Amino acid sequence: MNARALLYPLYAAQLATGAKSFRDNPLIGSPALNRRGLHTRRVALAHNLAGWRRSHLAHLLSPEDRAAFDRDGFVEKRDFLPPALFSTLRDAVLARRAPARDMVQGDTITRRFAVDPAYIRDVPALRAPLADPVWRGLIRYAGSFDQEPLVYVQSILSHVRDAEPDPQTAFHADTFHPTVKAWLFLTDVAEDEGPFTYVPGSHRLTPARLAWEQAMSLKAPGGVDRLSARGSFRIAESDLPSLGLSAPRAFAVPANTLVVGDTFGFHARGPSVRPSTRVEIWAYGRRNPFLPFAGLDPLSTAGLAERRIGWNWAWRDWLHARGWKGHPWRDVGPKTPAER
Ligand SMILES: O=C(O)CCC(=O)C(=O)O
Ligand SMILES: [Fe+2]
Repeated sequence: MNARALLYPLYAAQLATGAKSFRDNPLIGSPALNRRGLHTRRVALAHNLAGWRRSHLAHLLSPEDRAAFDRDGFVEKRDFLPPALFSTLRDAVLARRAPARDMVQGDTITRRFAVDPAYIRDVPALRAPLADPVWRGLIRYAGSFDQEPLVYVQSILSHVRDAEPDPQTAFHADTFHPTVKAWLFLTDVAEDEGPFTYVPGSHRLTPARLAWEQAMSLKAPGGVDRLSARGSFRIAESDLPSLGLSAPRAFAVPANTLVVGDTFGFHARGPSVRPSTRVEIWAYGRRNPFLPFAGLDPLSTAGLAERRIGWNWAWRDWLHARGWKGHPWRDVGPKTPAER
């Protein structure tokens, strides 16, 4: 018996989780199983359960926001914070030098700072958006869990070096199940400076989308690009109409706009035609997509929730140092969001 055979119980157990890589899990990546509908069944079950959980979270947002989200897969709110509060928040975040993590993809750096107890102590204006019922309700409903998201300050620094383009500029779904990301932009975002871009309505699991998922699952992992093989399926913009989808919407928006989206929907970062810097409060939430209930998350407890990012980075550094599992988030020491 080879070593991989010993791992099969683990691979099988992962089928009941958010595990998504067609390359790293031979069951998820098995053409024989996917011909029998393994991938499409996971997709359909996860979507049904998310719909059920969302029905229990609908009271957290206004009927208008719920209708907009159910139709488009995102909600956009301009002038989200009162102007004076927004300026205070933006100035404090842009000036704060703090421990940063950089990930380089192609010619672009994504930089993250954990919004942890130290960050909130230094930038108390952050308490306002984090406690805002609109922020809280939209993120919970879109993510289909009554859960505190992980919150970061994130900056996108484009054209930092001569390299191939940023891979996030290709349209993709982050994973096979509904999941939430949120952006509160602290800087104005121009149309040609890497705006977040989303295909309206592409969060819905239509028969055409399910057929496309089936076809992709038969090609992966060998017959698709690297990130599709890892479970974030890429799609050419020219293929969107064949799924009944309309033109993408680029969020070229003024600072102080909040966008909350379901990144099962197809999205990308628009290209940047010149070196540009986008800074945002960025939130992300994910749990096991097969849970039949929305609440009961022990890690959402105040006091624990704000510490999860630090723990996660420390754990990944530890694995990386032993050569067990690489991770792309380099500790680059203290930085401000915009410095290159
Ligand atoms: O930052 C963006 O504009 C989108 C990047 C992306 O694909 C993601 O965050 O999942
Ligand atoms: Fe993405």
